[in-house]
Amino acid sequence: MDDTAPRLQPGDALVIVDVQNDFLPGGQLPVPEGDAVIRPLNAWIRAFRAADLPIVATRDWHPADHCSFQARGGPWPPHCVAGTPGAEFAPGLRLPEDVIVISKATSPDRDAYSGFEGTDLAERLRELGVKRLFVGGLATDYCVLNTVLDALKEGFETLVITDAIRAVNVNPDDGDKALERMRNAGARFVTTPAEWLRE
Ligand code: VGL
Ligand code: ZN
Repeated sequence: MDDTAPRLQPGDALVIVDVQNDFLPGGQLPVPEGDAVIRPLNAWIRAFRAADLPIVATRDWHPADHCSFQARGGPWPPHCVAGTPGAEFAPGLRLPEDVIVISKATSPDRDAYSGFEGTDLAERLRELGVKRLFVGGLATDYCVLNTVLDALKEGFETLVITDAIRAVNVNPDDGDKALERMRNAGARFVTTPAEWLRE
């Protein structure tokens, strides 16, 4: 299932998708086992910091009257309202001081599942000389899926960290279907090396 052992090199970046309180157990739109992504992601953060490589964290950053909320006929309960505790990154996630934060879906009348949609993420990565992305976070079947598909369209080699993602699974196989779509689009899969998972 996994194609590669991770050997980090110049041109690599880590992209952490939407690891925010509202997507964790107890949040407004909890992803089952969403908190399980934190430990592997912290290991990747350590590795990227040690190699002095860029780390990006995307966040869902909605206005209070966002069109994806049920009050406006959307599919979701209110979640990740900009500036609220639910929109904060998970406290256990050890983001470095110089993390590149990308806020998305910030307009009331438009949703955006991809970290590339309506943001300058692609330009920022290109400016940094990034060629290859390692992607983890939440949720497999929405924001991870769409971020990975857009990354591939933008020409980045894209590796999905399969133990550092979790799905909403509105339908039970949504996560599996998302993995299949990512693979068919050219993504590769990696898992966190066991020896990185200390603490
Ligand atoms: C997401 C549902 C609604 C996600 C964002 O981050 O995957 N899912 N908004
Ligand atoms: Zn959202």
